[in-house]
Amino acid sequence: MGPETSPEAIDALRTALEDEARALGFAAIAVTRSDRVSRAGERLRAWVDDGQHGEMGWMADRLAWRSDPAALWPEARSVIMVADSYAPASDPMETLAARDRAAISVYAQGRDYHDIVKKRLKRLGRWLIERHGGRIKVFVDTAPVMEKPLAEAAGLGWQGKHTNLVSRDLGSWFFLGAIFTTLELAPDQPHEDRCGGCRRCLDICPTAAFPAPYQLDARRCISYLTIELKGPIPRPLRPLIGNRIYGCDDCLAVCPWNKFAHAAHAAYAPREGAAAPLLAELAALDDGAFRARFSGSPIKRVGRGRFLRNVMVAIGNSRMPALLPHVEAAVADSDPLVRGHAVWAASRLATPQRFHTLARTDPDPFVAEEWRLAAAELAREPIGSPSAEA
Ligand code: B12
Ligand code: SF4
Ligand code: SF4
Repeated sequence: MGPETSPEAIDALRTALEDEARALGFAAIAVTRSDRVSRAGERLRAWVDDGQHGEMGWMADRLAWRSDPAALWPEARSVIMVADSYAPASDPMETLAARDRAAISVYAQGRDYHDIVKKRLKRLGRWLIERHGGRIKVFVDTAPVMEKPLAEAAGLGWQGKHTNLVSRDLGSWFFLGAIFTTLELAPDQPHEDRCGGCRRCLDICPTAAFPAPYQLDARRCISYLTIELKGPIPRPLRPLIGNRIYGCDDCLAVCPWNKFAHAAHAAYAPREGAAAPLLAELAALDDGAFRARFSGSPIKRVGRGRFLRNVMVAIGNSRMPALLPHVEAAVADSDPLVRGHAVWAASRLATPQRFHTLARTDPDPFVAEEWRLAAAELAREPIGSPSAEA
């Protein structure tokens, strides 16, 4: 016997599904069909064609599936989108003023959301199958699926000018997850855009990463630069990153709709010392200590090299000569990515005299070029200026 498809049965299923999702701790749930993301595919193609995805080659791969969720699994009749709240207890932007500390984006201060959302989505999916049959596939940023346009079509919220999903009931501190199912569920109506004349998120962005409202050039976004980018951070962008060493929350933090944010799911509680660790402490992490400290955290994914690269940029931006010893140790690091960014940091903390005593010949072409550029920049700066702000 197949699932019941009378309008009453479909409505009852929808209500029961919502109750179950809430019991599992999801803040909201909404349903759409996989063919309802009309313009997203075309806009994604334009974004990729323009190179705004930077080095995220996986965004360009399997573009046909990503731009058309219906093609990903043609048997799917409905898509259930969930929102999982990770709202912070205090304003994350407060840490930006603490120059000797690292700002880690809220989503990365606790356990990896992929694991937390997926585990509960699978439970919700099993519940659905046990009671109503059908087949499911569960996605949390784990497949070529555009989750935001699907969530918007389902009415979980709208894509704000910062491009993330915002909701009148939840603000924007929530993750998304998707269950594709062969079951026929009643779709919800899309949500109206409530950004109005507001442009707080656009104006706060430290790197001017929005070429226009609703469009993000990932190549300038600190989240991309500190997490996705594997190589050196472009020199002109380094001073704009401040002390943000893993992701960035500024455009979310200023959104007025966040006054409606729900308390975070308990599983996202920040780890001890994760909110604003000392840069000096992070600079001292060797590979074993890095892995031990960030086991189970999304931060582990970037590896020690990229992480220390980011820490060096933040130390350079601190303009605190007291942090120079940590940079001096890092100019001899075994990883050229770390050495190169340590050279940049040294040039911002040391006096020209001190910098020249550190200078060395490096066999790596990138690091050698950093020494050359830093020396050239220091030669142009008035004497004493690097430590003047300390
Ligand atoms: C790639 C990616 C990134 C990239 C690119 C971000 C981006 N905006 O695309 C980088 C690394 C920069 C990034 C950063 C972050 N990310 Co991210 N990321 C993704 C990922 C994997 C794909 C997103 C995507 O498809 N981008 C491609 C672009 C083209 O898509 P788009 O943003 O939907 O583009 C739309 C608009 O540009 C619009 N548009 C274009 N032109 C025009 C013109 C007009 C007039 C209009 C109205 C609209 C419009 O249409 C496009 C199509 O819908 C998703 C997970 C997933 N699988 O979906 C998570 C995801 C979007 N990220 C998420 C999060 C939490 C973040 C960060 C907050 C993390 C952090 N604290 O550092 C930041 C936020 C930065 C920001 N302002 O977006 C969450 C967002 C949850 C939510 N509430 O929306 C997601 C959904 C992951 C998840 N499962 O929860 N991310
Ligand atoms: S996450 Fe930060 S850098 Fe990226 S768009 Fe938002 S404010 Fe700009
Ligand atoms: S800050 Fe303003 S413009 Fe940006 S998403 Fe929120 S409401 Fe929209």
